Amino acid sequence: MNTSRVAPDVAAGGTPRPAKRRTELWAAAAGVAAVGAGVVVGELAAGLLSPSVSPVTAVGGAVIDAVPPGVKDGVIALFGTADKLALLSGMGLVIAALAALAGVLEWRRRFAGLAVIAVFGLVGLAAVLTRAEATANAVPVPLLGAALGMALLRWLIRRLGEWREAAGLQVAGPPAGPQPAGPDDARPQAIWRAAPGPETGGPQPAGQKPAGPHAAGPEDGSPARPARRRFLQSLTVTTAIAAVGGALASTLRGAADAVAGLRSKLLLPGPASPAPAVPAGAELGLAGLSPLVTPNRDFYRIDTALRVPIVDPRDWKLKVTGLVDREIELDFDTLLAKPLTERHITIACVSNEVGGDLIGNARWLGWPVRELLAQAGPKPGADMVLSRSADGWTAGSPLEALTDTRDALLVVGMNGEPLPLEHGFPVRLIVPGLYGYVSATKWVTELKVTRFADDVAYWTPRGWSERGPIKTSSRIDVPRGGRSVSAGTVAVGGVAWAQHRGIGKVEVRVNRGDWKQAELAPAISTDTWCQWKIGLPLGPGQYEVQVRATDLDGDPQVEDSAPPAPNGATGYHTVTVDVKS
Ligand SMILES: Nc1nc2c(c(=O)[nH]1)N[C@H]1C(S)=C(S)[C@@H](COP(=O)(O)O)O[C@H]1N2
Ligand SMILES: [Mo]
Repeated sequence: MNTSRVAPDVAAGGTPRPAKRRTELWAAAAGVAAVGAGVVVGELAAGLLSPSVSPVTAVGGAVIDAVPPGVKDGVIALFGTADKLALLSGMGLVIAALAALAGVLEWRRRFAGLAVIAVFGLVGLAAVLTRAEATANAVPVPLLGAALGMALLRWLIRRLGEWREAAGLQVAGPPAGPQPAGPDDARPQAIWRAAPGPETGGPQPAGQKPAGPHAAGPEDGSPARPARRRFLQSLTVTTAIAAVGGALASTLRGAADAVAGLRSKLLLPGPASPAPAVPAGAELGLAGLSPLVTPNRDFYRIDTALRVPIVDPRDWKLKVTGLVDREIELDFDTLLAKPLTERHITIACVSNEVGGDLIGNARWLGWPVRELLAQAGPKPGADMVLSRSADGWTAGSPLEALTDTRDALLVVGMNGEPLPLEHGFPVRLIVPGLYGYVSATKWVTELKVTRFADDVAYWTPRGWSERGPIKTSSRIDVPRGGRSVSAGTVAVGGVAWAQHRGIGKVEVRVNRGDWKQAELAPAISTDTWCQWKIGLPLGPGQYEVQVRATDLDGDPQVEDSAPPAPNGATGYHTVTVDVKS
């Protein structure tokens, strides 16, 4: 804060309106600093008391959960990742604006600003209490933050009052002459003599310490200076609390770095059942086609976690509970000691649009869930497994999908590495054939064997179907829509998927003409997507190119267009291709 901006205000005490406005600016600054310190200390307390939920992440998470389902773009935003930064920045701006308002209100009327901060605290408390991952520990956190913010704001506003009071005294009887324009130090002494000093019995603001002789001491040049200095000191202290708290809070982030360090040193065992070799020719080598195996850094990421849950593998436990003969608790070392299976499996997000990129294929290393569940012994009547993550998110998978012969895995490795933190480190679920929202629980900590009639997973009450088998679909990767290509034989290619059923054929048509069968590359397995390509003889002009896939059972993908909600988009991916001569 540039303090010299204040000086002319003090100096030009005879012009009350700008002075009032500047005072309110200082009050607003006090509000921002006080609330900033409160928020930061709250985050810090959360880091110590309840690492998986802080007031800020709780409010942000509540915002994410509250976004109504069914709105296409909203859904992508809801599931997306880049939007989280936007959400946090937006929250920061809203908090800062309300904090500034709290400062101004508190300046105008005692307790009005404190009331605003109290509401902040209550909103934070409500958000924290309604988060699944909340523990009793989280309760004092928002209250502590709000209490500190209120105390600091009251303190700052009192100091501001003392300063303005002193400045007001000084200008009580300004001479009717030209106002000095320089800083108050430069004022002629005569003006100060003209103003009644505190000692001469001017009105004292409530709670103000009687100003000592120093307050109006000639060396200061102004009776307002010490009061101003005290206010600025208080503001600095408050800002420092916010800054130091922020630094400490980010040190707590060191926990995340520590787990990242453990991850990078982790050596995964080899698979007892290795992934079948990628068949020759599975990768068509057509420029622009998605790689058959998606590198981890390019793999789409979808979850509701505002802050990636940080799970120390040494503390990780998976509980198998519910309708089972024997409850099981599994730790990470025990899991790594199991005979592991490695498979390529293509997972997809239910909110993937036709032609969208919320799909990826990786080589996953894990222990078959069916073996774990066999040890637990599901009771008759059970038909669902509710998997829960460290942050409380849940997915409901049909028990059958986790106990039949498919490779549903309790995954520890992705493409030859430990799971990346944002893809579920240390352990997640991957189930061939099911959309992620009903199966692919990251940071998994519990499998509850239950019934669809008794339990409800995270997305079900938010407008998404209880069950989510992946729909047969296909995508054109080249040419990119809107891109122009040269006349002749135009190479068209992409991917097609029908997880656990397998792709039987892919066809392409131009301008709604006859379907032509594309060359289908061999799939790694029925659980993965496969590449396809076709050369189309096209002269100059604009064409509409469409693709459709048919699974190995002979069922073609659905033609009618439907949005992602409630259980996956349908329709043909359609691109417009510009062919130049
Ligand atoms: N804990 C947790 N796991 C989750 C989710 C989530 O929100 N929280 N989202 C699911 C959804 S909707 C999808 S599509 C997949 C995406 O997995 P990825 O981010 O590794 O690609 O994770 C699933 N697992
Ligand atoms: Mo998803």
